[in-house]
Amino acid sequence: MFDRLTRRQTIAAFTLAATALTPLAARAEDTVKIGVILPMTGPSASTGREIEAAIKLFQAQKGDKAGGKKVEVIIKDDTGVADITKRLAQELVVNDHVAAIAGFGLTPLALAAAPIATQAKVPEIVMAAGTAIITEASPYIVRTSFTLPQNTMPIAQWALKNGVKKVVTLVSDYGPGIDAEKTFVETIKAGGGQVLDSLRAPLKNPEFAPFLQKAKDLKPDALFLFVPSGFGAALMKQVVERGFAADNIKVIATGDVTDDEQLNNMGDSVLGMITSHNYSADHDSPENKAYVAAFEKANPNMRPNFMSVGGYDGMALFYGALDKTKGDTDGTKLVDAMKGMAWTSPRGPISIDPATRDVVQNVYIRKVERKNGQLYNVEFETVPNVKDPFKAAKAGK
Ligand code: VNL
Repeated sequence: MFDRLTRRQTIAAFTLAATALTPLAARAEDTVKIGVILPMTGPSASTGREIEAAIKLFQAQKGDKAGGKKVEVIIKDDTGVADITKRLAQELVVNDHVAAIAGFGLTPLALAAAPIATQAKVPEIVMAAGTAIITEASPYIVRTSFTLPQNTMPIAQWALKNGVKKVVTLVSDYGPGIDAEKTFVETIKAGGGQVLDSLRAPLKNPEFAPFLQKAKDLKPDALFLFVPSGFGAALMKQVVERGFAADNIKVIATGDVTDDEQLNNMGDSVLGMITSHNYSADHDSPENKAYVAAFEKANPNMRPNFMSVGGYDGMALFYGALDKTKGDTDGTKLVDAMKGMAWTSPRGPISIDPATRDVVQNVYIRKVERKNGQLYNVEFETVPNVKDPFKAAKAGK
């Protein structure tokens, strides 16, 4: 057939075929994928559900385009098991060619993916986990959640200002709990207070009763608590049963314990509890009012918690970086674009510290109150623009 065509006709035919193929190739090129790995089942499933809902809301509100590309989100369930996180991260990078991996409900899961981010030069957006050292595990890690030292120091300072001299700490025995303990203990000691004991309960199937009894017997002015999101209700049930209030022992914590996702079911016995944290669904700003209303409309049986804003802002970070690179998905360029980014989150003003790739944000002191028939963490003091305190000290800032 070819020898019957003129050279000109042949070229024309090839050009036509090539043109017909172009739109397909361009379409694939124009889609950018982000692989989100979350615990959608298992003991931390609430974290997965909150972040998934926030990501869906973000795309429903802002559309699916950034930097001129279509953004496709792929969500995978690691069940909270680090080996699975690592395998999923590998598959997302190698098979799905994602431009970034994101999510990471617990510290060991964020750390398990770090070597893959480094090797593949793919940004790892940590939307949930909070141990300080995570961002040091790879130069490709950028965090939109919080660090435990960042969220803990303000409650220790509040305790010192409010006459607390002797304390006992009780935390979950893994990365973020140890960070919270260290921060609380060091701040109390530096302020002239005394630490009577530091207790650590296992993360899996914790039995808090013996620790709480021990804490009570030591008669501190305050008991400081940290457990991760999803474990606060079980802990507070046992705290209430032990009657610390009757013994004049203040029970204080990071906001992980009075998590918005569980708070409303904890009952009136947690009324008045003071915590410090980076987000409350009750935060009084137009951005947050719009966020909570839209989130609750899209998810009628849920209230957005601090994990949800980590997910929402993680998407804002990815979209913002793609806008800055004009759709270039080179991992190093994306991370560079993320450094120093600043915007208004539902939680208040936030930015990415270019030196540590950690989020800088306000930390609020809050009190559990009943409002319109529901329990909320009502903010009454703001510590503005808090950096991770130990990293800031190390950098001499
Ligand atoms: C972590 C820290 C997880 C704080 C949490 O909830 C939390 C973590 C799941 O780094 O593992 O509230």
